[in-house]
Amino acid sequence: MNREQALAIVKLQLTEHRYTHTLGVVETAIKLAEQFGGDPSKAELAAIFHDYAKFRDKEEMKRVVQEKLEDKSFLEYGDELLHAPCGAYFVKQEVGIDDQEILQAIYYHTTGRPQMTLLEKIVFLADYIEPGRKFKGVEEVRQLAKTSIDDAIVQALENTINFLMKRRQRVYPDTLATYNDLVNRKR
Ligand code: DGI
Ligand code: FE
Ligand code: FE
Ligand code: FE
Repeated sequence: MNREQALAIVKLQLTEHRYTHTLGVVETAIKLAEQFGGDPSKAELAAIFHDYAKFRDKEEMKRVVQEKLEDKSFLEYGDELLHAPCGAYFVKQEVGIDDQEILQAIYYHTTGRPQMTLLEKIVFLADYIEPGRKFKGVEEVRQLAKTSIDDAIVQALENTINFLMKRRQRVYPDTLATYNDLVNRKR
């Protein structure tokens, strides 16, 4: 599948705003792949589809987790998490993407996980720093991304965990585990 075909498929699933965000993630993911020695064409495809399920019906996604996915833990931590693992499922079923690395990058793009692959890191970080993102703290993460993908992800996770705690929302355990995995890592 080429870029144009993939973009045409995902565009139907998204709002204008979310599609523009997706284009930003695509450009950023390709740059990060070039910068850190990843695979730019896998980064491109994973980025195109990363938010494929963002606007799917929440009840449908909960059913998918219950009936089709091994890990049910997403159900206890807020509906925002569902679109990542369910997105990976729908992209496989409906779009026919079979590349496990790409599917995992979609699956983990919101929470991260310990021992992330480079492709998973690229999509996670590109989602956070794409040029359309304006939230507090994003510029600091962009600066860190110039030198260390891990340090940038740690800062993004710190921001997200702070954001969730300020709002008294649950922090998904693997979000914290990802932070612990990457913080102060000796490289
Ligand atoms: O889909 P995007 O908006 O592009 O970005 P995303 O997939 O990173 O989703 C961000 C949302 O996910 C935001 O509302 C915060 C939420 N989120 C991220 N990590 C966690 C979380 N929500 C909970 N409850 N726990 C988490 O660990
Ligand atoms: Fe997302
Ligand atoms: Fe994210
Ligand atoms: Fe996104």
